[in-house]
Amino acid sequence: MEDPTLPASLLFGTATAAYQIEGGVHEGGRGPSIWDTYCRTPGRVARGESGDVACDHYHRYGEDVALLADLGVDLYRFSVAWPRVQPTGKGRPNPEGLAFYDRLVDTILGAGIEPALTLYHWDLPQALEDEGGWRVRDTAYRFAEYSRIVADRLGDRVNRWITLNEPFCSAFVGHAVGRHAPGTREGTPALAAAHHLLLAHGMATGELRAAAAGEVGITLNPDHFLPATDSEADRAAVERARTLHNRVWFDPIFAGAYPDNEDEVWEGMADGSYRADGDLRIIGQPLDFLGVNFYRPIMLRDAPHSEADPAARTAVDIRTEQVRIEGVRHTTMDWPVVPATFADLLIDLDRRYPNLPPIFITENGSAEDDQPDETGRVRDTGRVEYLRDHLGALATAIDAGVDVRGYFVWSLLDNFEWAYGYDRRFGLVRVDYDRLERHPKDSYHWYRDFLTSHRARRVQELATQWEG
Ligand code: IFM
Repeated sequence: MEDPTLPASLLFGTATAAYQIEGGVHEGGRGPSIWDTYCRTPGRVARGESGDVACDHYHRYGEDVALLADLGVDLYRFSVAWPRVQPTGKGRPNPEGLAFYDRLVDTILGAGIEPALTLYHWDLPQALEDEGGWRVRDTAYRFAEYSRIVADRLGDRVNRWITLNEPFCSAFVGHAVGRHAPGTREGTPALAAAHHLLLAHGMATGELRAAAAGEVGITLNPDHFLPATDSEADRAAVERARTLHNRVWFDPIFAGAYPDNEDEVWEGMADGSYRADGDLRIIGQPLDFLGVNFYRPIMLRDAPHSEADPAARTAVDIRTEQVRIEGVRHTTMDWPVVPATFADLLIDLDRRYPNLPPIFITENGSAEDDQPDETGRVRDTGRVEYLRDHLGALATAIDAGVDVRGYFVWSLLDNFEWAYGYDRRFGLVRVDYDRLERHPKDSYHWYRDFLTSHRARRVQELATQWEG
């Protein structure tokens, strides 16, 4: 199958996150994060694994940036670990932590790659969790302070800033499903966490603007839902899920309002006690771009509450049930591969929110059962197909008028996949966790070739523009 052709101006990169790759959790003055605590709690993470060593990127970042340079990406998205910069989440910055990111950014720039920096990819300093974490408003102020510290230090070299990664996961997978740190199952406090994350995003945006740091955006993971049947009940279930997953974020940031169906979704749980006048103004400041992470669609049907007792319900108990999508391939995350829904989602968002800024796809990729052959080669054809088909869907969305400016593969390296530990592999590069060696897979070579032709077309177009 042929690779899709995308606008020559589209930028390409790969993405990673601090806790998933860095390791070195006790080095350089880093404080503990909620993920360190979660990983040490028996039964939380598969096989009791943790990010203690991960890919050892903290020491091997030079090798990783060399891999990026060889790949030929325009951009590299990474995250800063808040507890490296402020070990307890507040107060004076830790010079060693900032120095690490200084070196990393300089190495990325030195390789001719543009850094895209995420300020928060889930590693809240544990000391802040001990004071209430995202459930309390003060954490938003602390995040603003931290953002300003990083912007003042790196804003002269980093031009693309992402405040939060997938706040849906921080708020709801962390505080309601309980499958991510801090691992609780709560109702109103989980909704408060969502609100304080939004507030933190807005305040950080203000700080980044004040520091003249560059372009500012947020990465959301909107879901594309399919009703299991065409019944009114299943379609209503999809609407409730759309509010929980998407509208909680999109409505305040891009439409200046809280979702208008909160009562139908949460039946009094979203009591607004955590909101203050003026919050929407802080949250809804204009952004330069929106980051969208997409992996798979979700099929849902209407269902009874999981908990009969309203007092025992969590914020995700919204009378829906997931239904397996049959007849399509599933990745090792058991996620269905339906690339056309990627285009459907982007087009749908574009139509629902006329004020969306330009979009960067900040994550897209697949976990595969990568088995090296006797020579060490990983023939990950499933991943190549996945990426090619999703880029094809991206081309469809762009043709339909969606303003997409960039695309990042998740992920450069195999890494710590949160509660699944290390056996879910998303990397273009295989990491041998015993020896910490890196081995580019077939998908890495495919992406490199794709980028080579993409760049050739970019040069060609520029030449035509200037000479023609
Ligand atoms: O690994 C994660 C990443 O941290 C956030 N987005 C989804 C990825 C795959 O699950």
